[in-house]
Amino acid sequence: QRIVLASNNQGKVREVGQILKGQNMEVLPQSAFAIPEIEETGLSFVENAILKARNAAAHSGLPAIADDSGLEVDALQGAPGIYSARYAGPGASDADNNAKMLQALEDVPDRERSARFQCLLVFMRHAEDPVPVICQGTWNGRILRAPQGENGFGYDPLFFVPEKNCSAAELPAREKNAMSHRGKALQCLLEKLANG
Ligand code: ITT
Repeated sequence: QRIVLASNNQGKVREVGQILKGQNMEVLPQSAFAIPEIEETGLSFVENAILKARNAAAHSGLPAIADDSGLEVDALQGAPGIYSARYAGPGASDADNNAKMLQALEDVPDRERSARFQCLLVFMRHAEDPVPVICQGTWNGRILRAPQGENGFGYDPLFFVPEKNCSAAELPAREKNAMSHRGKALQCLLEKLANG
């Protein structure tokens, strides 16, 4: 089954490809089609994921998977949340966002630096699919005081994983995918697709 992945984020595309490898589906990146960018105008992860999946399905004629994700920091009342990709402003790089995060938490002690990644996945059989398949994954950790590690993408160098005693960017891809918000949401999606 050919499916388009509605994402322009190389880190996400890589991880989704790794996790879905060996499944009976060919996941094509959005860049393989002329899919126009849409504005993420939703006020929740799930709304934005639906907007992206519908757009990709409409312009590719294929079923689509979209991933809307982000980092919720308790000391920042859940920010940057759905605005994680552009925390430091429009077109911000991962480095810009991480620098802004470290600055925002400068005076916050270790015990108050809890955070979690959220991943909302939406699968739509076609653009007008009235019953999209929706899955969520969460990953708990806390925000470090300096970046550590080179793997992964986004906020991974700042995200401390207590079970592994290292940052998400210090985990090999296989280990991150086995426990991450994205890994959990994709496992849920595979189960739902297999059962229905
Ligand atoms: P697409 O919409 O094209 O998929 P995007 O990067 O704009 O790409 P989002 O709006 O969902 O996607 O923003 C997600 C942001 O959350 C992403 O840019 C990272 O900064 C962060 N993020 C999500 N998952 C992450 C992960 O596994 N590790 C580190 N940061 C992550």
